[in-house]
Amino acid sequence: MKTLAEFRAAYGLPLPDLILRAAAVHREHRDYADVQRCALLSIKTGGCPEDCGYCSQSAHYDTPVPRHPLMTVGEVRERAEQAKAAGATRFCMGAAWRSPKDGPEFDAVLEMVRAVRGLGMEACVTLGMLTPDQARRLAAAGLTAYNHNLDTSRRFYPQVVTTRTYDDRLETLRAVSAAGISVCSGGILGMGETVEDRLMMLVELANLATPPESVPINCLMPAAGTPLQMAPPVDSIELVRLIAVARLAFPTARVRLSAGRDRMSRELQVLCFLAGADSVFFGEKLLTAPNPGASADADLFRAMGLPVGSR
Ligand code: SAM
Ligand code: DTB
Ligand code: SF4
Repeated sequence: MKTLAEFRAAYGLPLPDLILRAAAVHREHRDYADVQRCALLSIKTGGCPEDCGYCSQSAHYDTPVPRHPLMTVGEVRERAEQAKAAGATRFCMGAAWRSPKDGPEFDAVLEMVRAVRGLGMEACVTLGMLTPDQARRLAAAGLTAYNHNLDTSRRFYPQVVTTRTYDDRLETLRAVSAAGISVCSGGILGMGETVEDRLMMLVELANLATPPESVPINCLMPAAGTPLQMAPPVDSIELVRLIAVARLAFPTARVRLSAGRDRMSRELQVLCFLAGADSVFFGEKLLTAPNPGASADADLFRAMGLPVGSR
């Protein structure tokens, strides 16, 4: 599936039909029972010069999130060890940067990537815009994937972020692919965009020269002080439909049920897995916002009959 017309047609199918098709594609290309647990850590928090309207870490808004400078490699290694012990197989590190500065901080991030890889986990980072050289250095450090979300459609983007352009995002994705790093790119639902915008975002991703191997679908976590703090929650059936279309569009990718699970029932999450989602963020906190606790997730996995992990 590459065209908006195809995406619309799939999205508009009767729901059982859509879910069954997505489930069939999922079963054909991936192990249905393999739901990956990823741990998330904010390695540098707050004070970001970008004005992303959804983000608690933007310096443009007065939010209650405390700033924290870059963590040390030792602290990060310890958190990765804990995440591994709790059953995570991928460790994702986020920094509130517009783009990383070359020098000691970027070198420390390279060291963090090596530390995580040294534990036998997949390592993913999201640091903002990258130069081709930075992407190559991350690849040489063993980075598995780089997360850089398109977030929404090209046409809706300027209503959410004004300090960078959609083409800036695409340029970084090109640098990441050129360096041989796996691309993780998806978006956020619930920022006031239409269903058409969500589908247009998936079309953009599907038409990249190297389509993403990892597609996070976040539901907005409304953050106090941001322009989107009062945004209403995403409709559950719209979420399930979008996940199913993402599975059809990216048959071999990980489709990640990302932010927003703390407001989702077990039943909704199970429906998302049936519709093709096969990964979650695990642990009490995302970057700054809450996530279901370890025991709620253990219950969910147990109820689904999936391995709960060693804890
Ligand atoms: N600063 C880097 C960047 O924006 O590329 C990396 C960190 S940023 C927090 C990573 C991603 O988290 C964003 O691209 C966005 O898709 C997602 N995100 C941020 N705030 C969110 C929120 N309140 N709700 C849901 N997703 C959010
Ligand atoms: C992604 O798509 N979702 C994660 C990860 N990539 C870095 C981040 C979600 C952030 C949710 C809001 C917060 O914790 O501040
Ligand atoms: Fe900065 Fe990333 Fe937050 Fe945007 S989403 S304000 S770039 S940390």
